[in-house]
Amino acid sequence: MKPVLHHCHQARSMRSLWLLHELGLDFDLVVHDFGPDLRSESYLAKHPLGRVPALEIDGAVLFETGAITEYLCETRAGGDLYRAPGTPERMAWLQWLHYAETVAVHAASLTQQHIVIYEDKDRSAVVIKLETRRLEKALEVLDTHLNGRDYLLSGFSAADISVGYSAYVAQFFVDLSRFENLSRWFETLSRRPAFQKALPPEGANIIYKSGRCEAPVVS
Ligand SMILES: N[C@@H](CCC(=O)N[C@@H](CS)C(=O)NCC(=O)O)C(=O)O
Repeated sequence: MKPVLHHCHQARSMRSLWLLHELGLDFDLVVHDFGPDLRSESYLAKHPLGRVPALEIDGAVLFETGAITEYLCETRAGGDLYRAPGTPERMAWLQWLHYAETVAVHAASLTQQHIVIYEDKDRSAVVIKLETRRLEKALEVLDTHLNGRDYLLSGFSAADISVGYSAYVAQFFVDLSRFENLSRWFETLSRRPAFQKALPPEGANIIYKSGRCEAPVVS
């Protein structure tokens, strides 16, 4: 049975989609609208919180992008994308793989404030300011690490995919060009054919419809 990936365009499931393309695996893709569709009884049976991604694979359903990345690399010949236990870059691979979520949670919070909450009066200027600053700090760490490096590790790996998605989503809230090394790295990643295949197709229902969200004027 082919793996089945449950995905919403531009959501964290983009990490798993990008990875599946990098691995050259044959899989089916189920695209959900980012909204009530994710709370259907049939989807909740796959992911108990109704979130994406969920990956149907090897007779089970696996959720959490970090776990999906580790499992796919372990079981589907991750090759250069993987750093197996006992190899020199194992620790760094795990660290950056999961640091991707540290970055993404701030972007997710900003997505809630700017997009999911659509009445200005319901948004919080304090949360927006705090989360933007925390996102910038998390990006600064990457920018410093990427000084003089092409990738997070000695070569392109699944860690770049995981963090690369976080940078993709961060660009909707922060001007990435302020981070020279990060921008250079992200530009390299975004030229990869597998990344481009994971982008939403023309006319798809997307989350970030209006490009970068400016800090709203809220009282
Ligand atoms: N830590 C989880 C986060 C999953 C997650 O929260 N996904 C978001 C999309 S980026 C989602 O499905 N949100 C829908 C909702 O909260 O209703 C992972 O990395 O897979």
